[in-house]
Amino acid sequence: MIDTSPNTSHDDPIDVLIVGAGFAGMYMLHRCRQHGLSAHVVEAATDVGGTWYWNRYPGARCDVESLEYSYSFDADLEQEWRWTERYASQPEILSYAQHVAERFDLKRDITFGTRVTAARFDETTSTWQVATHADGTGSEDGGGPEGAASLEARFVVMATGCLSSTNKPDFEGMDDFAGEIYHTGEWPHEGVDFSGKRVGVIGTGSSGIQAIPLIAAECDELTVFQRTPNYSLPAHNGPLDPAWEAWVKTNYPSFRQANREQQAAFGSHVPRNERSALEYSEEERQQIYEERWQAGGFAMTRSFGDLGSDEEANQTAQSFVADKIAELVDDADTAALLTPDQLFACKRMCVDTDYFATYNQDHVHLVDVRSTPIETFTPTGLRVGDTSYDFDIVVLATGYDAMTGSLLRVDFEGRSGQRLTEAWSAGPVTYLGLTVPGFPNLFTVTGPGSPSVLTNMIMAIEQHVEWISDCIVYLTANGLATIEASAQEATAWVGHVNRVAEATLFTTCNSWYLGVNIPGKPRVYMPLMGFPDYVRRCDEVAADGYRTFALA
Ligand code: N01
Repeated sequence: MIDTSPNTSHDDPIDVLIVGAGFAGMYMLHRCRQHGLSAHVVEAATDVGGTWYWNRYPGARCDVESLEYSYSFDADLEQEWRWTERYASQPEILSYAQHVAERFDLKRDITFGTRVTAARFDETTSTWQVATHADGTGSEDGGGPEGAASLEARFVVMATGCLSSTNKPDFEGMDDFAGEIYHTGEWPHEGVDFSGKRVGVIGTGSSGIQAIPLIAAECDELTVFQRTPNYSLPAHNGPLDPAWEAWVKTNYPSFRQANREQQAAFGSHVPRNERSALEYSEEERQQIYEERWQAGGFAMTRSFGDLGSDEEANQTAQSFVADKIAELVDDADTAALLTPDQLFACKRMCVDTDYFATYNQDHVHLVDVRSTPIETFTPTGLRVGDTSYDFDIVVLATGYDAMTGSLLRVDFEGRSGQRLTEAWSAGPVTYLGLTVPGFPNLFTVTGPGSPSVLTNMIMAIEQHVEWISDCIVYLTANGLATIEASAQEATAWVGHVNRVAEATLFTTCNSWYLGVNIPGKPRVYMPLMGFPDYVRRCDEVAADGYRTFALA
């Protein structure tokens, strides 16, 4: 329900209400100000940074290189900020976000410790009535002083991130566990002391794979519960090469542009081989894979042009990684259990530092919970089949209700009382991943149906923020109160997103891209592959005066 208390912050509707103060929300606010639009940000956390505020688990770092995973909108910012490593750590990225907030004086227009709980489109005033709830703690369960308020805005921009709604499996007996439980995405600010502790980690996605080596280095006993073995490529992280930094900083505009022309909006300096893996001899192929494995990061995914479309070609990458795991892991049974059996790069590829070798340590154990799932938590740990494990700490590296979770958590009520939860009951329906039919003046930054999680997120964010702000400026300049996607365009768009995905092998495995990790979530491939084509489409729509939308 919408809170009806008086609008506490603004007497007139603000132009743009932005939800979230991560990289998307911060740039949206800055961009609105540049265009003379009034804007305000509501943020659940107690500071800026979004995903980098929440994910403070040991080993958290970005797997897109730091010179690329950064804003491009301000040349001075690009030049003045100094990254220290090839892949930036979470604390460094959070410092960068805080630096940006200070540099552009953003915090005066951000309300922290407050969640948007509901939003209703008022058809008589063409504004959104937005309800917020403050608990000051930034935690979902609250606990601090409560306060409800409502805001009125012409436009709402959801900048809530794609991986911000945690997935915490509801294991039986969890509440009775006497030890500590932490989700990687809600890590305590004071850190967790693992020394001398028996630790269980559930989950071997990107978060688990980054955290496991560091937790192992600190704790007494570590048991990892793995449901699906994952592909992971070595980061070969290290101090940032000064010569490379100098080159990039001298050539930033063309470097960024070259990245915008990449399918994933990064990695223009990593050669992409478009030829088939099957055109090469076994020896040549091995050499290409080896070079790219040694180059680190995602380089190996660019080895051949048909890894995502031809199963036989993909199989060659699978075998290469299986051999690597067998080399890296001493115990053959453990190596076999760690070897993925799904297609290479079908689930989100992981990038690690010493992940596989961690299992060579005597105090690190791997338990397969695919054949026998975790049955129950107990007061002292958890049970899998007939075996009980005792722990002081359990870490849930169990991921997110990706892409739609944080959008559906807000009780959106669009035209004629339609709820977003109903409109998306069979999967998200958007036009361009930016707008939703029946929900006028609502924009989703990196929403489902846009390249988002398949790209360098900051590039995708900048493109969306610029498109949205230009659109609002256009509407305002033309005396238009509303913009709304038509149901027909949205249906066609969803069809397009599906067709692009179905032309690849990547709809075949149980990835969070398909929502399969969340019980009951419709199986729909949510992100759109291919950044440059997508950007062209968005630009065409704008250049054509947004005629594919209903404007009023
Ligand atoms: O989450 P995940 P994540 N019982 O969903 C397992 C980004 N990211 O937080 O695969 C047992 O990938 C689940 O098993 P399965 C990146 O986009 C980036 O690790 O579903 N296990 C899986 O192993 C990434 O993809 C960076 O069978 C259960 C794991 O938990 C995304 O965030 C770093 C279970 C969840 O893996 C999400 O990554 C970190 C259950 N009931 C994250 N439920 C970098 O930039 C779930 N699992 C480096």
